[in-house]
Amino acid sequence: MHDRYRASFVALGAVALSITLGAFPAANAAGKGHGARAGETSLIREGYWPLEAATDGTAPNTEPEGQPLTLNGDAWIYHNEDIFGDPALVDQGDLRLDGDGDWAATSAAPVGGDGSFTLATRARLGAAGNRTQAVLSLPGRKADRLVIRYQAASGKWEVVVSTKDKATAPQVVITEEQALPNDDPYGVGDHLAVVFDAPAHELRLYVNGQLSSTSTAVDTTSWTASGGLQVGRSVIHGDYFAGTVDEVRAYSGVANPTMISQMAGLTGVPEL
Ligand SMILES: [Ca+2]
Repeated sequence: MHDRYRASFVALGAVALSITLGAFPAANAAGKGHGARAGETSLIREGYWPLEAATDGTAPNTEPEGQPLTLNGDAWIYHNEDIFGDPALVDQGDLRLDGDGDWAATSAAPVGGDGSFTLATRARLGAAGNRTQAVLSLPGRKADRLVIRYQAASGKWEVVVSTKDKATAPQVVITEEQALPNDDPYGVGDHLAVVFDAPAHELRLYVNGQLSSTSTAVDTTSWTASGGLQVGRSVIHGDYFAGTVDEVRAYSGVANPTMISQMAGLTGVPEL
């Protein structure tokens, strides 16, 4: 008798708990989508990948409901166990890519391009050579919605937007004219951040937290990426990155210059 009452009580408790757990994520998800579309002023973090560790080939997203990055090819996470060891780019870990078929990716695009977004990362080229190398990209079917890459022809960082999901579509390009890529193997590489400000029809490329006078372009592109965020390659062109990547971030909305300079710091800021 006593046990039966107790069993019912536990069962009721489980129902109450599942209702509570079920209600919160749904409310959050609804709030997220609404905020991103209606306001265009709100900033929502969709992903922060500090690249400190990867269990079973998966680098976790600090956002509890965000997608992880899955490592492919020989991509691996370096973790510095020793204060006298080779330092990682930021904190103890970073992502190492050999340029020969290595990349990491989310399964779906954390930001698609149908509204404002911010993407950022720190990257150190293995060598500024004669091969164009993609650091981050958002693929469509025939073109990249956006790619941040080292352009071999100029020897500079650039961001390229395809204005349509077509191989021959016109492109919006911003080239970093001030700072050349820092490929010092013992250096900290460069922090690269792209902001697409949809209401202002502007694309901005910040390098090492700075926006130079030539780093803003008119951009009215609004098509949506159909594939996951790619770290270290372009699905369309290959352009595998050889070097080290760290601190990947994705936001819906426009990150302001103060936030961008905080992201460019050499210590990870989990709450940013
Ligand atoms: Ca790291």
